[in-house]
Amino acid sequence: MSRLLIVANRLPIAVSRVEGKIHVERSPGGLATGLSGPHSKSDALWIGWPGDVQDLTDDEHAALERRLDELRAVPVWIPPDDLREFYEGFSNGALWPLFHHLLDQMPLRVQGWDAYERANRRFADEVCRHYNDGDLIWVHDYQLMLLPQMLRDRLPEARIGFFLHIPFPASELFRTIAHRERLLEGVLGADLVGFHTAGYMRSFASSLLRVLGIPSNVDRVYHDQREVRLGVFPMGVDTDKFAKLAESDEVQARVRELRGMDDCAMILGIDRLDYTKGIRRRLLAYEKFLYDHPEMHGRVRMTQVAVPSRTSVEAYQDFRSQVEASIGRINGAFSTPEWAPIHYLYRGVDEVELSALYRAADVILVTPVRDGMNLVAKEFVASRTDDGGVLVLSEFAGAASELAEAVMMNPFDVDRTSEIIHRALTLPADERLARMRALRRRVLSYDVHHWVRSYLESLEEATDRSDPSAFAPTPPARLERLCDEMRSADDLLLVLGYDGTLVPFASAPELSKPDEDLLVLLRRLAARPRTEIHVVSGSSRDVIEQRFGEIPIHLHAEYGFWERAKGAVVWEGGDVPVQEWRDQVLQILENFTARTPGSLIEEKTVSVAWHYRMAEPEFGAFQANELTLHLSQLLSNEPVEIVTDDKLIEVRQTGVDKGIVVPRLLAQSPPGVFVVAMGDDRNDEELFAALAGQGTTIHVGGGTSMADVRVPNIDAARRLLASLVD
Ligand code: ADQ
Repeated sequence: MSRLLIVANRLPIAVSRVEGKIHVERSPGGLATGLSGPHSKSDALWIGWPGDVQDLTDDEHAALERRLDELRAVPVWIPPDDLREFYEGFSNGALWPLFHHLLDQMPLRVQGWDAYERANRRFADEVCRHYNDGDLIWVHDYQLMLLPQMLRDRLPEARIGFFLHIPFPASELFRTIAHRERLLEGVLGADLVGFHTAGYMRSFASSLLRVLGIPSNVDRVYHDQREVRLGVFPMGVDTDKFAKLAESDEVQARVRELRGMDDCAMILGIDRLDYTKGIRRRLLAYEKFLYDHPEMHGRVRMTQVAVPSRTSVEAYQDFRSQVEASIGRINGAFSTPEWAPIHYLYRGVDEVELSALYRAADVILVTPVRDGMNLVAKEFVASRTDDGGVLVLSEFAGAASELAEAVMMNPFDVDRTSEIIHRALTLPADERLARMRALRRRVLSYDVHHWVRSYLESLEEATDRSDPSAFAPTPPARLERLCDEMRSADDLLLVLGYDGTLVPFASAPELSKPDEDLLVLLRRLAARPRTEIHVVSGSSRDVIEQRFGEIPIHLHAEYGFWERAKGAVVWEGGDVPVQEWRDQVLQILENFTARTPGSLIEEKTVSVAWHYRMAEPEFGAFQANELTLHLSQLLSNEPVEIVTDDKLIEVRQTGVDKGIVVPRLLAQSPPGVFVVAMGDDRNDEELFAALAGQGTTIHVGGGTSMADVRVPNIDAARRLLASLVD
C-alpha cells in the first residue's frame, strides 16, 4: 500500500489552552474517524490547518509542532487576515451557500478570492515539502478546489485524488460564481474526483461542458492530455463504534434516564447550527403539528441539539437569532408548567450523550434543504441495534439516494412536513420495524471503512501508470527526433488538417479565418526548398479558397474530394453522383435546425452537415443523438455514411474520407519522400489509417488516436511546424 497524504482544511485534532498550557487532542469528526485507519498505517500524514491558535510564544509554537509531528499531523499556518477571507469569505461566504443552492445567502460582492488562492498555495507548499515519489495524495473538500491543479503543475507524475463533501450545484447556479473556470480547472488537476451521489457528479460534468466546453464520457473526462475519472462514493459512518456505544452500560443507563423523565415521545433534531440544515422550516412544521394536534400536547417533545458553528460569520449569527426566536415563540405558546414542547441545547454533546439521544428518540428529523450526505441520519441508524426508531429524511440530503426506506419528506413543504411528523409518530409497529431493518442492512454494509477502501482502490486504479495510457503526451526527446528527421529529409511532404489542428474551432465554418501568424508560417513553410504543403479540410471549396487562396500550397476541400494544386486556379474533383437522398435529408435537418436554437446547416457537394456548436450544449447533444437515430433509419439503404464529429453530424457520400488523398499524394511525390500528417479529429484518423507505414502521423489535442506522436494543443502543433523554418 502506498503512503497516504491526507489534505483537508482542518487537522483531525483540537488545540486549546487549558490553565495557560497548550493542549492537543484528537478530535472525533466523521472524516477523522473514517481516515484514522489509513492515517495510522504506512507512515501516512495529515496536512491541514491546526485551528485558531493565536498568541503562541516561540517555545509553545515549537512544542506544538513537536506534538503534531508525533501525531503525524502537518500544520498549514495561514495568517489571520488571510484565514478570515479564505475561510469565512470565499469558502463559507460564497462557495458554501452557492453549492447548497441558497443564492439568498450569497453576498452582493463575493470577496476573498485572492486569499483563497494564497491559502491553497500554502497547502500546495506543505504537500510538496512532504511528498515522496509514489505517495497517494487525497485532497478533501470545497476549501481546496485549486489545490489538485497546483499540485499537478509542480508534481506532474503525482497520484492525486479529490473528494467533495458537499453537493455540487446545478450548472445554472455554478455558472454564477466568479472564477468559475479556475475552480473547475483546479479540481481537474486530480486523477479521480469523488462525489457522494451520482446527481452531484452529473452536475459537475454539466458544468465542465457549459463553462469549459469539456465533454465527459459518463465517468471520464479528457483534459490537458490526461484522463480524469469521476466517481460516486457515498460516505458511511463507523457503524461498529456507534453500535458498541449504543449497547454500552453507560449509554443504556443514560437512555433509561432520558426515557424515564416522563411519558413523552421524543422527536430528535441534531445539527450543526447551519442554515442548510432546514431547522427553521422544521420548527414551523412542528408548530403547525402542535396547532393541528392538541391531543399530542404533553405527549410529545422535540429535543433540538444545535452545535455552534461558524459563529464569527454574520449569516450564522442572524440564523441563530431566528432559530431561537422560533423556539421561544413555540415554547411560549404551548408550554404548561409541567411540559415544554421543545428542549433546546445550543452546544455540542459528547459521544455518550449523542448515542443516548439517538437511542432514546422515537423519531429523528433530518430535514436539510440541501446536504452533501448527512452523517447524522446514518449514525442514528447505526445506533439502533434495537431496530427501533423512525428516520424522517429530506429528499435533498445526499443520504436520500441510498436510504430509500426512510420516511421521505420535502423540507420546503412545511404543511406536509407537519403531517409527516404525525405519521412518523404513529407509524404501525410492523412498518417501523421493516423500515429500520432495511435501513440497517444498507448502513451496515457501506460503513466509513468501506468508503475509504473503495475510494483509495479506485484512486490506485485510476493512477496505475504501469500501463502508459493512450493519452500520454509524446516525450520531448521523441518530438525532437521527429523534427530532426523532418529538417534533414531530402523531400518533405506535410499533410495538414485545419480546424482544431491549426486554428481553434469557430462557431460557424465561415468564421474560422486563419490569423496573420498562421499565414506567415504557411508562407515560410511553402518557401522552404523541396517541401510540399497540403491542407486537407472538410470545408467547402469556397471557404478554403477564401482562407488560403493566395498561398502557394495544395488545397483539398470536402475531405479530398476536390483538389486545387499549387498555383492552379481551378478545382479538380471526381464526378458528383446523383444524390437522391439529399432533399429528404435537408428537410429533416431544417426541421432539427428550427427546433435547436444556435444550430445551422452547411451544404457541400458530397455531403450535408449539421453544426450545433452554438446550441445549448446538453440540448444540442440530445438533439444530435435523436437526429443520428432518425437519419440512420432513413438512410440505411442509401450510399451514404453518417459521420458524427465534434459538434457536427454529416451525411456524406460513401467512400469520401480524408484517406482518399493519400494514394494521390504519394503518386505525385518523389520516391523516398518523408511524409508527415497532422490532424485532430476522426476524419484525420482516416488519413492516418491510409498513411500507416508510409509516413509519420501527429495527433493534436486530447482524446484517443492511432497517431505515432501526440502534441497537446494547437500552439504546440504550430511550434513544431515553426521549428522547420526558424
Ligand atoms: P456536516 O455539514 O458537518 O458535514 P454531517 O454529515 O451531518 O454534516 O456531519 C455532522 C457530524 O457532526 C456528525 O458526525 C455528527 O455526529 C456530529 N454532530 C452533529 N451534531 C452534534 C452535536 N450536537 N454534538 C456532537 N456532535 C454532533 C459535511 C457535509 C455533509 C457530509 C459530511 C461528510 O455538509 O453533507 O455528510 O461533510 O462528508
